[in-house]
Amino acid sequence: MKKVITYGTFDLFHVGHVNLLKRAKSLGDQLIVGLSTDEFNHQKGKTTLVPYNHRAEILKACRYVDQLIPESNWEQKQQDIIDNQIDIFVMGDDWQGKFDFLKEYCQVVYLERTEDISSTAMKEAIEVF
Ligand code: C2G
Repeated sequence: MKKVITYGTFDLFHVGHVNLLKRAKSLGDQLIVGLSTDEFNHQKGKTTLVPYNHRAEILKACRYVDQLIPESNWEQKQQDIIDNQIDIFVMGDDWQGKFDFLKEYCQVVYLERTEDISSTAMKEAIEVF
């Protein structure tokens, strides 16, 4: 059983998120998502429109997601990988190289971001609209 993990905010769930989760899941048999809590997003300096409990329900409804865990700090990835016996850590390539230290614990894969879509752009479009 090959286990994959990825992390993110997944605010205003969009096709870029779906593409990432779809490709991450295709690398193994089970995909775990570490979903950033509202408090952690505040720490990340990221404002979200959709609260954690709603973002969690949306991700649980995604066919590619098998399990959800809260992401509440930068430091938990290593322990999450050990505790969940993760084989592959995946992130979009906007994070290229940032998590190479995890190669000690599992394979690290950066996947190409989906062009021309982001939660930020969607927020800006909504504001104008
Ligand atoms: N993503 C993508 N294409 C987009 C937008 C996002 O592939 N057009 C990917 C990102 O690269 C990331 C995932 O979707 O791998 C989730 O994106 P965000 O919710 O923006 O995640 P972020 O806020 O970067 O949080 O510890 C890691 C952080 O929690 C990542």
